[in-house]
Amino acid sequence: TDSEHGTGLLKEAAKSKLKKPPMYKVILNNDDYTPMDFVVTVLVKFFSKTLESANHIMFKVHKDGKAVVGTYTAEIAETKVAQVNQFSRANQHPLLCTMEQE
Ligand code: TYC
Repeated sequence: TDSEHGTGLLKEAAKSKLKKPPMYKVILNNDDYTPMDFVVTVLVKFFSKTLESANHIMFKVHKDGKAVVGTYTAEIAETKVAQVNQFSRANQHPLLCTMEQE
């Protein structure tokens, strides 16, 4: 609350515990080669999307060039990015997953 940490009544160490962690957007990038059904599979498998939501997001990436597929703390975002890129390469697709701080 403002009385606790907004106006400097607590030490910095106490404030840091209450502060929200930095959040990261995980982004799927378009390319000309990855099959649409593979992208949908990635969204279901790694981001817990429904088939309908996954299709919607896939088409948004296809049209706009990229889309945010989820927002996570650093460690979770890094893990998602690594898992998706590893899975894509293992299946010989160029699909690229990236992250950026909000
Ligand atoms: N553009 C791809 C195609 O036409 C489909 C695609 C969608 C690829 C989203 C990547 O992140 C992506 N087959």
